[in-house]
This record gives sequence, C-alpha cells and structure tokens, in this order.
Amino acid sequence: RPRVLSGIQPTAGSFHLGNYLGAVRQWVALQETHDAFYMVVDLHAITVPQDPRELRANTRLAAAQLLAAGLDPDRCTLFVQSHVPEHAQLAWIMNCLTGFGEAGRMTQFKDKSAKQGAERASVGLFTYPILQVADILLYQAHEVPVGEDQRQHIELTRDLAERFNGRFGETFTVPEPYILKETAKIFDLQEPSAKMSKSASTPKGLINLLDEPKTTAKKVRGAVTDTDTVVRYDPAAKPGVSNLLTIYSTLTGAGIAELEEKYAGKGYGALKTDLSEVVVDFVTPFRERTQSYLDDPETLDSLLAKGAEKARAVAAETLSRTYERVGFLPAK
Ligand code: AQP
Repeated sequence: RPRVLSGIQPTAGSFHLGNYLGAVRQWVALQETHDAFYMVVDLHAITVPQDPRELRANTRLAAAQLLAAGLDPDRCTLFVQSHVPEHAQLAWIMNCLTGFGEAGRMTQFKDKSAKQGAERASVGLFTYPILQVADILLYQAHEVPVGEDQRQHIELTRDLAERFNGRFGETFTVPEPYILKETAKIFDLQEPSAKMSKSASTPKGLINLLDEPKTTAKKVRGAVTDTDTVVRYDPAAKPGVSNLLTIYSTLTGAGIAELEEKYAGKGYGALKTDLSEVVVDFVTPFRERTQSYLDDPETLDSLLAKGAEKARAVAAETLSRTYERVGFLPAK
C-alpha cells in the first residue's frame, strides 16, 4: 500500500470547516486505501506563543475531533508529534540542508510574521516548513493530503528530499501533494476572496465545527454573496455563492449542476437556509462524538500511545539511516 502522512495543529481548539473539507475528510477516505499516518502537530503549535494547559487540552481535543471525523486507529496510525522525538531530530538535519533565502521565500511565513510583526515572530515560525519536511520524510510518504495553502511546503519537501538523495545517496521517498481541486481552498463566509482560517479577520466568516449549531446556522444564513440572484458556480464572478455550493456539494454528495438546477429561480435565501441545515446536520453528531471521546481521556491517551509506538518504529529506522548517511559516528 502506498503511504500517506499528514498533520493538523491543535492551536485553535475547534477545527474549522476549511480544515475538515480541505484535509481531514480526505484523511478518512485514504485510510481505506493507503498506509496512513496522521498526527496532531503540537511541535508546530508552539511556533506562536502558547498556554501550556491549553496546549495539552487542545492536543487531546484535536485527537478527539479526528476520531469523531472518522479516523479509525485500526485502519491508520494516529499519534501526537511530540511523542516521536525523531521529528525534531530530523528537522535539525533538514535545517542544515536548507538555504536561508530558500526558507525566506515561504509565503506562509511572510503572511504569519507580518500579522505578528516581523520582529516578534519566532525563529521556529521561520523554520516551521522545515519541520514539516522532516514530518513527511521520516515516514517515506508517497502522498500528503493537504489544502492548497500547503502546496509550497510540499514543494520544499520534494526539493530537500532530492537534494539529500543527490548528496548522500537514495534515502527519502520524494512525496507528491494530494490536493483535491474542489475543496483545495474553502473561503471565509464574509470575505469570499480570503481562505477560511482560524485567524480570520471576521469571526462570522469562520465555521468552527464545535460551535453551537445555532451560531453556525446563523453564520451560514449571513454569508456574503453578491448583488445578482442566480445560483451559479462561477468562482471568479461569484466567489461567495460558489463557496457555498462547494460546501453544500461536498457535505451532501450532490453534484454542483444538480444544485444549480435545484435553486434555479429560487434565489440565495433558499440556498442559504437549506445549507444551514446541511451544516447543522453535520456538526451536531460531530460535536457529540468529539465529546464522547473527551469523556474517556484514558482510552484516548492509550490509543495515542499505541499510535506513537507504531509511528516510532518507522521514524526511528529512517532517522538512523539518515544519521549514517550524514556521517555521524554511531554510538556504541
Ligand atoms: N480554508 C481552507 N481550505 C482548505 N483547506 C484548509 N486547511 C486550512 N484551511 C483551509 C488545511 O487544513 C489542514 C490543517 O491545517 P493546519 O493545522 O496547518 O491549520 P492552519 O493552517 O494553522 O489553519 P488555518 O486556519 O489555515 O490557520 P492560520 O490562521 O494559521 O491560517 C492543512 O492541510 C490545511 O491545508
């Protein structure tokens, strides 16, 4: 079976609809066909200031949400990044292989550091993509299911894998991004030109999966559309409506053309009301399932411990081969 690897940050608490439709939903599908490794990336989460107690709680919460979304520990390896020390160890080697200018070209760093103020951004935020490179290469992943915003980081991963292989001999699998066109980028409901993100400019544009369903329904009904009235998928001319159609279609399985026909002559109000119900029908059981995993933290922790053990077996092998290739003297 080909291997996939991906991760999600525990920073925000609740996952948002962009995380789910852009990434996690694909993770669930891929566990059926691939040897799948998925992790909660807590090392990435400390690239911005964190509260220790919140980080611990959010790490469990992220794992609970992944299980609620449908990850099955019997079908995939689910673990917490900091439980596998090889991530930080390989990241150091990858840091030493990356050019300063090359790292400086990562657009996500530019965006995130601009938001924080360049002087305050940590060196960890700068090297974040290189830790991600290590995450992927440790598992010799063939594919990496992510949203469009991660494409540049996968490109960097490919470059560094090829560079290492060229310099020290064939060591790493060169991975491909796995990005589904339809859901590669879910947009902010209030600002449909911007990606939905936890640091969204408007909380009203962000659908958090764990919010009160009533709040969520209200946000969907209040989504920004346009002054036209025709329900048609046209991302350039009608970004708001097109985003709603994408969400609707992905959550229900209905085709876009089918939805256009269903709402022909009905206007945006009907579309938004129906979509608010679709979203509520999705988040309501999701919240309940998440809570039921949180109610039993011992089971959750032991499941993560088993995941880490499986992950370490793979990661340790890759790291020891890498150490040898680099020229580190083996410890006796
Ligand atoms: N709007 C989105 N559309 C599609 N995919 C998305 N992803 C995030 N937003 C969208 C994908 O979700 C996965 C996990 O993301 P992460 O853990 O890196 O979270 P993040 O990027 O910190 O989430 P945000 O909300 O995007 O945060 P900020 O505020 O930092 O911008 C990834 O595969 C990502 O592509």
